[in-house]
Amino acid sequence: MAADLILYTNPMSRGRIARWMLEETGADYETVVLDYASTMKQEPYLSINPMGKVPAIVHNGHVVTECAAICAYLADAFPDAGLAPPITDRADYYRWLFYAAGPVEQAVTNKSMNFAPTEQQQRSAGYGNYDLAVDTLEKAVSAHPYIAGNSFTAADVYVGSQVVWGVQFGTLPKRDTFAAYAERITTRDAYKRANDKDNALMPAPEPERAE
Ligand SMILES: N[C@@H](CCC(=O)N[C@@H](CS)C(=O)NCC(=O)O)C(=O)O
Repeated sequence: MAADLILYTNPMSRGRIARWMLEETGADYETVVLDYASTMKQEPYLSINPMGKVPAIVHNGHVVTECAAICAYLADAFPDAGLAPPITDRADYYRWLFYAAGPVEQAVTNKSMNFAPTEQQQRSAGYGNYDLAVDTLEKAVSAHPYIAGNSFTAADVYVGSQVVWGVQFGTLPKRDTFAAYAERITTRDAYKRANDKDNALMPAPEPERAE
């Protein structure tokens, strides 16, 4: 019988965000590792995610794709883990979760592909321009200890992953505020467990060839 909760991923992907969130919930889940060139682009996976991209989760037969949606969904599906604020106190939680999945993601992707919108284009580009998007993110992560207030939530898994990866891969500038926020969230046991599990799935390095 299929597991109630399955993670489709690749250790070199945004699937790490979904795994971190799964580890935060404490739920049991099965991992299916997909290969970029083959299994990710074939059935049966294309019936789960027609985008042929990871991650995806299947929970009790329901498919969720998009890392930010996976984080929010799992927080609601496993309420005992306390990863979503009370329903009446979700303004910052939703605001910054969607901000990171939309404007921040688009700003860093465009920057990494050397595309900068003109002043005219900035009016219709949801993120405006890179500096504006990054400065706004910096204000958000420095307003409280965590992105939605004084407690860690699912929004920190997503926003935090953007910050940690962005600084690590140079798509976000190195700033003290980003470093301090990254430090607060990456000391969590669930983050370390998730990384250990994904690191163990990484392909072994090629042996050096003798000349
Ligand atoms: N918006 C998606 C992005 C997913 C995505 O682009 N995943 C990449 C790996 S990080 C992928 O699967 N790429 C494979 C491909 O497009 O061939 C999310 O947030 O989950």
